[in-house]
Amino acid sequence: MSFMKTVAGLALSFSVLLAADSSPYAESFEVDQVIDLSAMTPEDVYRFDPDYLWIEPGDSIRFLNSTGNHTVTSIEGIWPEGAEHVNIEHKAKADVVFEKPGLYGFRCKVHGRHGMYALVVVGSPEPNINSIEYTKVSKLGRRIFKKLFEKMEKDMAARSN
Ligand SMILES: [Cu+2]
Repeated sequence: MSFMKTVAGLALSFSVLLAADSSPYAESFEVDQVIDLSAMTPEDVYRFDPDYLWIEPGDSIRFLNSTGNHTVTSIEGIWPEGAEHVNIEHKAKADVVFEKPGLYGFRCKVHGRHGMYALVVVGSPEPNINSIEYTKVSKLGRRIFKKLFEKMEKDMAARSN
């Protein structure tokens, strides 16, 4: 009887381990928000650093705010359906875990007009790559996203090899 209990207990803890399967492999990334007056182009003065990342579901990003006052704000038209929106305002440090695959667009509410945008791919761009909308993105923002999507396409090609 007690042996059976032990076996059942082992089986239970094993299944708990399996359920938590993805977390031991989850990675944590860092994106800083900076004002860099030595930047060579105006768009690089106010920026997310890096402004592009490809991560996997379950991974997290620690958003830092090392110089200036910034926000990390999700862009509605570049966001997977059902994924929780992000709105971090003027915080030195904030962690966000990304569970749903897809493309995540970010802007800084303070410096969006200076081109402070970022793109994060979680697992695959597929879920929302065909439903991207730029309704709330400025002309400069669209130009920046064009560059960010080019990085994503290069990454995609590299990953399919
Ligand atoms: Cu900013």
